[in-house]
Amino acid sequence: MDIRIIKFNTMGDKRGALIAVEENSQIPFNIKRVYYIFDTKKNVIRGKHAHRNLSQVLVCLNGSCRVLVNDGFNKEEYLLDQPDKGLYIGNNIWREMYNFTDSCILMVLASEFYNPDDYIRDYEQFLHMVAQNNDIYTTLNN
Ligand code: T46
Repeated sequence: MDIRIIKFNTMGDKRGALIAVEENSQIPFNIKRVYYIFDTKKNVIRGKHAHRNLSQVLVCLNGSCRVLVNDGFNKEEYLLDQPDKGLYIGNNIWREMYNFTDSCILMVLASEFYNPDDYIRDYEQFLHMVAQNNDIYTTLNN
């Protein structure tokens, strides 16, 4: 699965902590967009979609939330609870974010500008697409 945790270097001194991230360095793509999610209500599940052509890094700046990632074959769950922990999610991965604490601020660094057409919001369509991609991959490699 095209998922990994990226640990950022914290530069601290007696005044406190600072983390800096740069595109094509700690973040493995050109950063075209930054957005952040906060004030998410109790028991809400956000996301529930995949992207055709978008990589992102999710960082919980405050509080915590959980992220379920699913490539159509395997599912993994991650807890984001530290500002030095980024979750990289490649394209064609279904994601759901939940268990947001009241104080959660989830920052997302994205490789593309906002494009509603890039979203796959129907789970059955997502499963169909990854199965098709897998068939093409198998054919090309046999
Ligand atoms: C993702 C997860 C982690 C914009 O106008 N511009 C933007 O850049 C974004 C991200 C959203 N919007 C609008 C579209 C909706 O009217 O903001 C509203 C909420 O967006 P959405 O329901 O897609 O939010 P989430 O939290 O379900 O998903 C978001 C991202 O959309 C998505 O790319 O991977 O966070």
